[in-house]
Amino acid sequence: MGSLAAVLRHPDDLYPLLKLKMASRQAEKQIPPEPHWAFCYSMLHKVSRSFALVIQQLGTDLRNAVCIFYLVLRALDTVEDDTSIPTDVKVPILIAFHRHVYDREWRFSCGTKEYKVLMDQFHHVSTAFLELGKGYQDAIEDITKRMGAGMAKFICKEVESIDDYDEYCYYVAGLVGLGLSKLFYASGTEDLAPDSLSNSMGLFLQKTNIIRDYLEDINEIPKCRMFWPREIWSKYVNKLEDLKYEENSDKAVQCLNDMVTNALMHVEDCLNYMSALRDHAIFRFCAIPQIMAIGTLALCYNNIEVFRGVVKMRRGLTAKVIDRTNNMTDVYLAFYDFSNILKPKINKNDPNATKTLSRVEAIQKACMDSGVLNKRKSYIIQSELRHSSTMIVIFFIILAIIFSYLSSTRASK
Ligand code: IN0
Repeated sequence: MGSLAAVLRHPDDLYPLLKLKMASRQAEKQIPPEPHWAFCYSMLHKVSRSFALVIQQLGTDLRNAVCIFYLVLRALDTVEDDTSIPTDVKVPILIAFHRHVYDREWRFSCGTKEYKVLMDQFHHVSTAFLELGKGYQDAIEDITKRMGAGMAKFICKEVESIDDYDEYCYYVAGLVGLGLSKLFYASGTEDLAPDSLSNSMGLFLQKTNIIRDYLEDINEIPKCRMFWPREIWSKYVNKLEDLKYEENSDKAVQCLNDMVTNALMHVEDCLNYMSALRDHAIFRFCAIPQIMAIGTLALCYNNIEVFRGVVKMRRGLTAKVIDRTNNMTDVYLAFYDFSNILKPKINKNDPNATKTLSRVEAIQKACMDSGVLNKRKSYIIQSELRHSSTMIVIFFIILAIIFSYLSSTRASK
């Protein structure tokens, strides 16, 4: 019912939504016949619906490597996330995970729902991993080793300073960027990107997730998980969980805006990383999550709902991003538009207003300097405005028809 209302409100979502649904069905039909690859690809579809589609569009060898990399990381994440595993059991698993991927016999049951299935049948992932080219295996092993060690370090360490926050995000997401850049390079289609830019790609995504998932993480049972750095939240409240209480709403929103401003710092690096990509499928694979992230930040900024429930881009807008992201012009337009949505939400009384505004303006300048902005109208948001005015016109036409029908029936009586 909710999705019907959303489509009625945004009728131009319908076509990209249908296209996404059909592409999804098509991709699910193309699951490989070998049982281990069949398991890996159907698992990929279960754990990440729209992202799986974009992975599916990569060339065969790279696609297989990214699929396995994604599942190995999800498995590592499942061990890290499972708050019911005692620390003395968890830490050695995280540290040795890069060796487990070579062992078809290894198994450790944890997690819930589809993640439990992934862990219980991890031998399929190991079997598929062992069929990858050596260049891909080495890259996945190296990143898994560094990430597992980093996660183990943070099991007993809180995220206190902004440096800790950047370090934690480097382990869980920046390293994913470094790993993906290595996989792209190993595929022979891309140059090796600088580590600092690859890191920023991961940090921008992960910081957006951490901001969006505040409530889910704080309410985690049996133990809450805290990733917002004390150095930021302690300026506003005494305890991180105080942000969710209604009496602290003003402080909560200021703290949220501080976090968003911090995340925006990585945007220029991300734009530089994406502008160097040459392969169309790799480009889409990288650009779609980045556009989703800036869209999510624009939605979350100054929005108390982050502390009340789930704030997510609607499915129709996600479908549009997947349908219409093809080149750097699309990326600059999307970043420009989403920062234009955020900009008027900056309240001059917010303690970080000047800083946020200068970040937003720097992003907009980077987009403008690309020289492509005047060539084309926005590809997502302008069409939203155009369609809402179309809807108003249609509404008045229907009203006029009803009115004339009623007047004619009254006249004939
Ligand atoms: C990712 C990233 C990802 C994609 C492309 C390039 C990247 C470069 C650097 C770092 C990460 C990069 O993208 C996914 C996106 C994703 O999973 N989206 C979810 C939606 C959601 O809200 O979670 C979906 O279901 O579609 C991502 O978030 N991460 C990820 C993990 C592994 C790989 Cl191989 C690529 C997770 C994270 C923590 C941000 C790195």
